[in-house]
Amino acid sequence: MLDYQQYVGLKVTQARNCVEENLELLDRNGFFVVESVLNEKELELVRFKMDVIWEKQKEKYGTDFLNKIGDYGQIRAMMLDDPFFYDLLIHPKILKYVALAVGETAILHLQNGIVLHPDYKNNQAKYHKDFPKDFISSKILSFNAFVIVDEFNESTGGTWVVPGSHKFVEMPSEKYIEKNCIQIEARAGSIIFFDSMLWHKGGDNYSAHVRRAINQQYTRPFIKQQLDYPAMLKDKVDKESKLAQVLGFWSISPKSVDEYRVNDPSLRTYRASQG
Ligand SMILES: O=C(O)CCC(=O)C(=O)O
Repeated sequence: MLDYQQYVGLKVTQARNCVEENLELLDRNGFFVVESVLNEKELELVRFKMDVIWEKQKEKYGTDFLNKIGDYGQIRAMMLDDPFFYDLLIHPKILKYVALAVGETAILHLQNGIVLHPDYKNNQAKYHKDFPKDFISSKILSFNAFVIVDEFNESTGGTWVVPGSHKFVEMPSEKYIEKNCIQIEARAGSIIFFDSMLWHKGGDNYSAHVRRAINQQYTRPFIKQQLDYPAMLKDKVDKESKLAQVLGFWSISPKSVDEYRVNDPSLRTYRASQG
């Protein structure tokens, strides 16, 4: 038992189980890691499928063009090519934390496969926030589940984070970042969950192999998605499913006054109680 002085009116954070411990880490540091979410068999399949889609996207858009627009190594909207990636969007261990951090009505902002090539610097190798706003919200608006597909270590280029930096509007000083940043090392199959306001960057891959990961970002439903999934996936998803809600099918602005003035508000395209 920890010994500490108690003060009238001063509350102590409760962390009675590992979920509450993780939520405390999220609040104080801006991130936490959950290990062994995907097993080796699942990871083999994920690697294979990511490689297939990446080759397809590279073929379609061309290496030079992808380099020019800073999108080389980013596999966009993998679920369009392979419905397998739907399952990862609604993986129960991911959705559990999404619901706790952002709310039950959170929607997908993006699902990007990341292929970090040896000795290659992509756009994410610079410090950035995934939800770069000039304010700090009292509640989490955007949250990432970053799936580690190949081991993260010093040599493969694990993600760097600046703990606690999600709490401040200003970017920390360069000196502060240099002295306080940490590189996340974790086994394949782990997930880094983080507040999208956290300053972070990809590492440098000094190994001989690509380092794959999948970034899934979830927001409150009133925030625009990176891609218009309801339009892209129309007719491909059961509109009444949890998947549809996560893809944003339940939070579409009515396209006309007629669509707004429906007989029953529950029939609106932006459904009641989505928030
Ligand atoms: O690849 C990484 O380690 C970081 C990627 C990243 O920062 C991002 O996708 O926002």
